Amino acid sequence: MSAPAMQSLAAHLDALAAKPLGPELARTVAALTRAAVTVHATIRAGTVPDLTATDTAANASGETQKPLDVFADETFLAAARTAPVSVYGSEEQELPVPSGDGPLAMAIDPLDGSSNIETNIAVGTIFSLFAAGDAPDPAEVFRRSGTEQLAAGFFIYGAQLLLVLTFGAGTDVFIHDPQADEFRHHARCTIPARAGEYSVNAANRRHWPTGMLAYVDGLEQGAEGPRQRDFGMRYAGSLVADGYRILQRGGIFIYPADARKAYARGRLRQLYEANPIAFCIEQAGGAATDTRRRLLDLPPTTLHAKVPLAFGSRDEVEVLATYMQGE
Ligand code: FBP
Ligand code: AFP
Repeated sequence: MSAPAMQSLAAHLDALAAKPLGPELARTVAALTRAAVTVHATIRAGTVPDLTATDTAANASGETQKPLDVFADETFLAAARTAPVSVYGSEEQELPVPSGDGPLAMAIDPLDGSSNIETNIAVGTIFSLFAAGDAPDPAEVFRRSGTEQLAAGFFIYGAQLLLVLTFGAGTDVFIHDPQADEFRHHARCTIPARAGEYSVNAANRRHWPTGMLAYVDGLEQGAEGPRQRDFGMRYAGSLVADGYRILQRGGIFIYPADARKAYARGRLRQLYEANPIAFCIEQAGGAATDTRRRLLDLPPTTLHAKVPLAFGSRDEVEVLATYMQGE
């Protein structure tokens, strides 16, 4: 990462004023930051009482919701309603929710990594912003390829409250200063092209396709194998945490499709998780694929569709694609 280019998120957002939809994007990101401060404070204070409880309800992706999932969804929907956002598409809601007037559409995973909440590891919120257009069916707004994102980013609720943000001209990191209650620019991200670490849930190995097995075997063989150098392995099991580590120091993250019915398209949702992360990664000089093809070129088939995901250091993502071509 390079040295800070500017001091505050507010200054960064002011610089958008002359761009098409710039003022609206700026107001919406500012609204998101206020919601993120609330969610982070709630996690820190433990004021959503039982972090381990699950509701009987399932979200639109069929997963059980925790009280913090519901709280985060309500908090970000309320934020969208104060912003020029007319439609809110959430991982936690079956259908897009009308959120008022404005030219923007917001897609969001309000609480990513929620299976980890009770372990006090970093979780986050992932979002992307589009032009709402005038499609009669609000779901159509989101059935567009990731190249149409106007902005994307993610918050990390960890030791720091941190925002990774792109408007399509580089990826920046901002850290919340609790004293001043403002986000300050921390760094512009540049992902090294060469990876030294990989990130994958290796417990799924027996379900993986042949190309994935061969690729990871090669990494594990290190200097004695086809790659002729050693790699390390890191897996937080929280996409925002694994994604941020890769933005900082390179590496590759992979969540492939596998032989299980529920994982035929991997685990991660394209609209709410994979596309925004992919946009941030590409804008930092990295690459993101569905393990074979550029992810941002592929429109989601449905609102909650999953997609196999690989992202990180450009060279390594390309090596993986060569192993996966026949799959
Ligand atoms: P949620 O959508 O339930 O938050 O799950 C997403 C996630 O926790 C990602 O953050 C993470 O990369 C992945 O699931 C971990 O999955 P697994 O437990 O299968 O390795
Ligand atoms: P430090 O002594 O450098 O803090 O390392 C400790 C540690 O990072 C620990 O937190 C991890 O569990 C462990 O090292 C990881 O070791 P590997 O790099 O061998 O996986």
